[in-house]
Amino acid sequence: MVNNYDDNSIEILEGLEAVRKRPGMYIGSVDSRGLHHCVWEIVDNAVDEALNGYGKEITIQLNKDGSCSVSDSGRGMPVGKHKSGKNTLEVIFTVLHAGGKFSEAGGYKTSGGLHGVGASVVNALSSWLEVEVCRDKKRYLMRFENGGKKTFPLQELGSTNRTGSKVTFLPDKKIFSTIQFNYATICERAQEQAFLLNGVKLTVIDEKNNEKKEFAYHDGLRAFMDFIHEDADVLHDTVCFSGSSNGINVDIAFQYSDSYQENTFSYVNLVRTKDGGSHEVGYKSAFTKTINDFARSIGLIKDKDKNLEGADIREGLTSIIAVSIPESILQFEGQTKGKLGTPEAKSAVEGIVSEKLMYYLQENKDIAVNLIKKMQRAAIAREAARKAKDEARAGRKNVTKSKQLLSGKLANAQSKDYSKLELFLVEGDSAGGSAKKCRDSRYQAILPLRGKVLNTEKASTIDIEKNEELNTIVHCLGAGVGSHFSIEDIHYDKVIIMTDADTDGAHIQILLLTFFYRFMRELIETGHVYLAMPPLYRVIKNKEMIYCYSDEELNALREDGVKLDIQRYKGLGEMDADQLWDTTMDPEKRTLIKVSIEDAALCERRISVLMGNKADLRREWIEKHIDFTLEENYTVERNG
Ligand code: TTJ
Repeated sequence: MVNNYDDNSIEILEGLEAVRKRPGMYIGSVDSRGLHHCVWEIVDNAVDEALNGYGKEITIQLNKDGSCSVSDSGRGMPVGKHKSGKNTLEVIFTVLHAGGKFSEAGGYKTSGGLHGVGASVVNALSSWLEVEVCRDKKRYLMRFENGGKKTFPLQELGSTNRTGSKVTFLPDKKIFSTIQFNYATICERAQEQAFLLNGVKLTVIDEKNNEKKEFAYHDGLRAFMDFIHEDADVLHDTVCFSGSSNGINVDIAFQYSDSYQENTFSYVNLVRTKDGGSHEVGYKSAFTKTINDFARSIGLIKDKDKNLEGADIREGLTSIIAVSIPESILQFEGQTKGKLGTPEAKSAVEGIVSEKLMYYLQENKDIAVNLIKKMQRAAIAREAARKAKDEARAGRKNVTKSKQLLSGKLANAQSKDYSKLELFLVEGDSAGGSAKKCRDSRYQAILPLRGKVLNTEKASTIDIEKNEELNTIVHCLGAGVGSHFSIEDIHYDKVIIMTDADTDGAHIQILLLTFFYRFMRELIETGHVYLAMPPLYRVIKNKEMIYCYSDEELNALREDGVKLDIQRYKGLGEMDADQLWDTTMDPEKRTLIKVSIEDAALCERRISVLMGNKADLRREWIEKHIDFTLEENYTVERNG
């Protein structure tokens, strides 16, 4: 503890205490996500220094004692006296929002959204934090404990020839629900940053497991595109261009694949803008106009013909748009601040894309002609789909037929209170039958699925729209699909995918998640999608029946050497209705895995790897599926 607080330090501690009282206000949440926010918060500072041109190496290290260190090779944070009379380092780590005050004039901060809350927030939420600075041939150290209380004045530790800053912190387990850093999560994010930071090397080290990964790129957006399209069948080499206008730097990469999806990843000052904004608007409008202008100039669109529409032009297109914008004109919009407002970004991107895309098309005429013909096919297919839909709507008969099909399969719940309802999507009619028998029919609805679900990653829009299984799901959920999806209309609070605990079951999960991801992303984003977790084993030990949901649980039972009678469940069908209820469906006892989307780029690639053509990659993934999902992409909700 520090003795003799002066007025100033009382104010500071009150500030940091406010962070500890309501950590969610500063880092979003106190779960694994919030924990990792703290890492990015510190890393952002190191990245700023590299962006300003000082130091090209950043290291994130997970230490054996559970703490995390972030170091850079920049100039070293200032250690002199601040105008308040305190040491500047102390100010940076104890005064809320001090971050902006030491960023460079004319530079831009990487922060957006929840980032940029400052190193003091991380300090407030740590059981201890140490800062080491090397500059002016000296090494300096400062240490805080117990939520940001300084333990001793700045110390000089001797001499050095290097320069740089290093922050090590141990998150406070009184604040966070977990203080376990995830190496894979940190690697993924470090790699994404490295793609956007040409020439800066990010190293991630896991001291506990002796692992290390380095990420450094010189043509980052191209490498990023290769990563996203690792398993896609692409139609041409990635096209990259850059430019700058009115102080806004723009970097673009795009590539078409044989998929029917359109994917845009946009970033502003290294932060992903998941809801797009002015830069994306500028990109899309310039892309559409340039393609139409070019197609007309070479006679692929005749004078009297209509222009191609944006959606048809972008079918199968993946784009990465990275802009950097001076802080003075930076504006974010929307609830989660995921949307760029800055109007200047639209014209900057528009100008650069119009000019450079036209050059590319003129210089690569063969590719351009192929792509435009593909866009024209997309336009024809969409027009045909629209006609078919209109006809179906006009002929009432079809509608009744689909309603009949639906009512035969779905066992609906009785309650009309949507906030309590659950829809189980069940693999196979036999498990579906058991589920119908044992369910709590007030709140649980059962929809059995027959056979494989359509792979929406590889199917055309028309085939997807015709697919009976998917139509039934859309109909049951009642909230529309694609651009017409509206989460407010959803008929169930939880959509629970219940499949066998085997490879086929995992595959069905992925096919359904792919469909939801592409056509009802909000359903996942708002946390409505779950995976049921049926047991893998039924064990009888000392005449007591125990269900095991993982091999670890089974091994734990084996530890005391008592003889076990083990039955391996190969599928849901091997359980009778009562067992299915007890183990998998009873809200009081079951375990559900909540599906969340942490990182769209990664999700994107996982889906294209999984749903793409290469069966071996898919098999490999599915075999690792359970571990993988629990660790990286899903959080577990365990009841009972
Ligand atoms: C500010 O202007 C004078 C020279 O140093 C500039 C600066 O603050 N540089 C800086 C900060 N480099 N690295 C940091 C930094 C690194 C980590 C890992 C964590 C934090 C909070 C800051």
